[in-house]
Amino acid sequence: MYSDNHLGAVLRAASTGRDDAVFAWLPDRTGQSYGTFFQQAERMAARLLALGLQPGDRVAVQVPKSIEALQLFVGTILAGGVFLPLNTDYTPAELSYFISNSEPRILVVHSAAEPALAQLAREAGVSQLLTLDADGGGSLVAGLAPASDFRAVSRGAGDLAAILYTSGTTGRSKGAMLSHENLSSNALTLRDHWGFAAQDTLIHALPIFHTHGLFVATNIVLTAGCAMRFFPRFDAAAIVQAMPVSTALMGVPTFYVRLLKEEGLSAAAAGMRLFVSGSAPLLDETHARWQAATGHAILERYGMTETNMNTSNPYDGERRAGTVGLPLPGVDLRIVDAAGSAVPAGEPGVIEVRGPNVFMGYWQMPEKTAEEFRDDGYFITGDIARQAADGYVSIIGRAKDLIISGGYNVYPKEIELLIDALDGVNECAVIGVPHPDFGEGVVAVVDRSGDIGAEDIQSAIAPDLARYKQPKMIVFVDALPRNTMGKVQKNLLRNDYAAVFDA
Ligand code: MLC
Ligand code: AMP
Repeated sequence: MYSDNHLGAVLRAASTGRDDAVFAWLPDRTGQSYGTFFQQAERMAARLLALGLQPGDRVAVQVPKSIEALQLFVGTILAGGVFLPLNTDYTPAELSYFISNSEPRILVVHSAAEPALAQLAREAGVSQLLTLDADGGGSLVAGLAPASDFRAVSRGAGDLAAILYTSGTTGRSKGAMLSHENLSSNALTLRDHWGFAAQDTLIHALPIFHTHGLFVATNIVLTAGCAMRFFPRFDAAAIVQAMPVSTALMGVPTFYVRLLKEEGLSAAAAGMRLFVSGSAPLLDETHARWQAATGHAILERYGMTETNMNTSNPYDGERRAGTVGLPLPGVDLRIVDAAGSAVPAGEPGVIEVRGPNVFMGYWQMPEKTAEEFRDDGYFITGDIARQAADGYVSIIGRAKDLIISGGYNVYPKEIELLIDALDGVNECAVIGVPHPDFGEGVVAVVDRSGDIGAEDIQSAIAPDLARYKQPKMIVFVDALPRNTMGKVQKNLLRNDYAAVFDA
C-alpha cells in the first residue's frame, strides 16, 4: 500500500498486478520479478524503520552496483527516508565531507570499506553502519525480517526523496535536494516522450549513484513496468551481445565511442528501438558513425543532477546531431545574457530552466541556492547554448569551470587546491582537453619552484581524489598565462594542449 504522490507509488503503478513480470535480468542470467523486487524493497524499508529511521532521515550509500542496491533505493523511499548515493570511486577523504555534511542516520558501505569508515561514521553521528556487497551479501540483507504486510511511510510530493552531491566550482560539493515530485514527474515525462512500455528491455550498464543510471534509466524502467538487462559495469562486448534480446540502451558518449569498435555491432543493433546519449556532449562524428554502422540516429538529451532532464531530441521527428533537442513537456527553458535578459533566437547565452523537474535547492546552503535561482523561479544552469528559431538547443560551452570526463564531472578547483598546497609547486591550472575515449581528459599545468616531478604530484594527491578526477597528464611550465586582470587564461592553455591525447 503506497499513498498517491509518493514516488514509491509512481514507481510501482505500472507493475501492480504483474508481479511475475521480469524487472531485471541479472548477470547470472536469472530474472528478478517485479513481485520479488518490491517485496525485497519493502523488507529493506521495514529494516530501516526498525533501525530508527525517521521521515527525512538520510540513508547514505557507497556500495557496488547490485540489484540489492536498487532495492535499498526503493526501500529508503518507501520508509520515508532520503536516499543519498555516493560514487564508489570516492576516497575516505572525500567521503568524510559528504558524511559530515549530510549527517545520515544510516550509512551503508562495502564490507571491505567498513573498518576504515567506522570511526568516521561515529564522529559524524551515524547511528547505524551497515554493509552491502556486490553479491548482495552483508549485514543489511542478513538482518532482514521475513516479508510481512508493509505500508509505505506517507510522504508528500514536495518532500525530500534524494540528495545527490555535485561538485562546486569553489571546491565544496553541494547536495542537490530532489523531491518526490522532481523524480516522479521527470520519470513519467521521459517514459512517455521516449515511448517506454511493458514490452521494452533496457540495457542498463551505467553506475547507479548518479542521475543518469539511477533516476533516468532505473525510474523509466520501473514506471514503464518493463525489463532491464542489469550489468554491474560497462562491458562493450557484453552489451553488443545483449542487443538482440533488448530494445533500448542509455549511455554516456564514451559508451558509443567504445561500442563502435566492437565487431558485430551492426547486426546486433538492427532490432533495437532506441539509443539515448547524455551527461556529456556527443560529437557529431560519433552520431554520424553510429548512424552509418547501425542505421539508428542516437537520441541526445540534456540534463543535470539539479534539474533531472531538461531537453531531448524527439522520438518521432528529427534527431539533430550536435543538439540536445527541444525542452521537454512541462519544462520552461530560456537562454539569457549576463544581465538575465532573454537573447534572440540563435544567439549564445546561459540556459535557465524551470519546472517540476527542478530541484528544491542545495542541502543546508540557502545562500548558494539563492544565488543560482532567479526571482521568477528559473535555475541558472551555467551551460552556454544557442536555441534555434525552431526550438532546438545546441550546447556550445560552459560558464562554469567544469570538465566532463566519461560522463563524470570534475571541478578543476578541487584538484588545483591539492596541487597548489604541495611543496615545490608555485601554482597550477587544471584544464580539460579533447580525449578520444573520455571526451575530455584532465590535464594539470604546473608552475613549479622545486624539483617535484609528475609522479610525486600524482602520488601526493591520490589519497584525496577519486581516480577519475586524477590528471591523466601533468605538464610543467615556467609561468601560467594571465590576462591583464591577473586571471589565468585557461582558454590559451586548452589551445596549447588540445592535441596531447591525440596519439
Ligand atoms: C574510469 N576512469 C576514468 C573514467 N572512468 N577516468 C576519467 N574519466 C572517467 N569517466 C579511469 C579508471 O579509474 C582507470 O584508471 C582508467 O580510467 C580506465 O578505466 P576503464 O576500465 O576504462 O573505465 P571503465 O570502468 O570502463 O569506465 C569508463 C566509463 C565510466 C565511461 C564506462 O566512467 C562510466 O560508467 N561513466 C558514466 C558516468 C555517468 O554515469 N555519468 C552520469 C552523471 S549524471 P587507471 O589509471 O586506474 O587505469 C549527469 C546528468 C545527466 O551527468 O545529464 O545525465
Ligand atoms: P551533473 O552535474 O553530473 O549532473 O552534470 C550536468 C552537466 O552535464 C550539465 O550541466 C552539462 O554541462 C552536462 N551535460 C549533460 N548532458 C549533456 C549533453 N547532452 N550535452 C552536453 N552537455 C551535457
